[in-house]
Amino acid sequence: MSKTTTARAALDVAEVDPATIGRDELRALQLRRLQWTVRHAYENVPFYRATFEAAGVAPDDIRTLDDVRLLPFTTKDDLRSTYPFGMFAVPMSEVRRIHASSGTTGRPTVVGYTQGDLDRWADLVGRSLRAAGVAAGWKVHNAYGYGLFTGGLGAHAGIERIGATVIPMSGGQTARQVQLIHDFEPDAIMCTPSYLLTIADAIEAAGLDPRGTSLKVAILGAEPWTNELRAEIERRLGLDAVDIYGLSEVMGPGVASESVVTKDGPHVWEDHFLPETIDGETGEPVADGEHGELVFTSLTKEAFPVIRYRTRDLTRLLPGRAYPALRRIEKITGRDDDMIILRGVNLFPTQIEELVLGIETLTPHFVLELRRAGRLDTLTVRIERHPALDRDVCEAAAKVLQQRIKTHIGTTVDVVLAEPAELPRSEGKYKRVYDYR
Ligand code: DLL
Repeated sequence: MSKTTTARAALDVAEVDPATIGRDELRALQLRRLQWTVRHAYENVPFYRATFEAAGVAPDDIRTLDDVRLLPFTTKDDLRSTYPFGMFAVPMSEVRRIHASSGTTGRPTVVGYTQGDLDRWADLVGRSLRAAGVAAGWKVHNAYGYGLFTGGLGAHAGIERIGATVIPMSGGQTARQVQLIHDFEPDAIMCTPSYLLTIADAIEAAGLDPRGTSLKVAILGAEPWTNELRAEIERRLGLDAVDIYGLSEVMGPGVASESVVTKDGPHVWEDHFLPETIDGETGEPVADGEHGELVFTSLTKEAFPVIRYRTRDLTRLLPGRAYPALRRIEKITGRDDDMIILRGVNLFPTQIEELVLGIETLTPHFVLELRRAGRLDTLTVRIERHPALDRDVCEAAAKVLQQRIKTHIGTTVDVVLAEPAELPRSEGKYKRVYDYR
């Protein structure tokens, strides 16, 4: 009988306290879990075995955390190429749930969860909710979409896990959302930041005061949003707004989440996900504190381990604060594919959002339209005028915005006023950019 020479450690899933764990203890835990994950992926997913072999790396080569850099990256295209279930690392009989990304073009990416994965996901969303100040006994209105999208069901399980009461409203039916918020008096709401603006408008349209609801905290994510939008949402609704980050390929909501005390960017739940930042062009690692593309390796996932998954999300890693051993990510600037290159100048929709919200006489309702005029690309910011202000005041505000974009971003755009309620309203992830080129 042959014996394996290396001891094969089982997945160690003991819960740790993210607030008190020390950095060394965390790193030791990460290494054990990384070694387990790499072996698990290598032995059970033909795709990973092939890419590891092509890179000349074997599970036994992972001796330190930095050795993660020996492993090849995984991209969304890789996940698509094994559609639908080729990346699953356990037999289908052990898969309790499947989710899929919306996939605006081409095949969706499909992800799977074992019972253990679902348990840990609920724990991590629960942890995220506690970081947001949500407590057992609270009522939480969940307006993330239910279904294949991970937002609704992911948030749902975490709310139940901490002993709070979930109101499983899902997205859309905005008038009904307003009614239930009024009648059920939830303490917290979970939805996209853009959808919360839609809800705030609808509360007002119903003749109610958005600051007068029972809501104390909003846990917002699934799309980029700025600290300026946070301030606007907190002012309009009279609550604390915190950021929750995640992506279906890595788990769903709750990969990283923000503390309501420090509101300084989501802490990565590093005992379950190893973050790196890289230069998106060269693939070389960038130092903590430097801007780059966020990359994740899962540390405890059974059905769908991901190895150095390139998120395309741009941010930087910062030292932990509310959870000192865990690094934070700065609020995401955007995805690299959201970047607009306008006559040689790179810009992100979040940069425009920051400038829009810095002008009180503008509304936060705007879209970006790209066109080609001859050989030149043009960008129009179409923004709803303020319903309560004179047209002259709004025109002047539009001019100020155009000037600030020129000064701060360095490019000339058109700013065109739209009528109140003319632009599409968000019901989930907001489509901000329309490319007519
Ligand atoms: O959006 C998971 C989620 C649901 C996160 C609910 C938070 C709340 P996907 O549909 O796979 O999963 O989209 C993931 O959305 O790569 C980012 O580009 C973006 N994203 C998610 N959260 C944030 C955030 C869910 N807090 C993609 N800030 C990610 C900025 C975010 N962007």
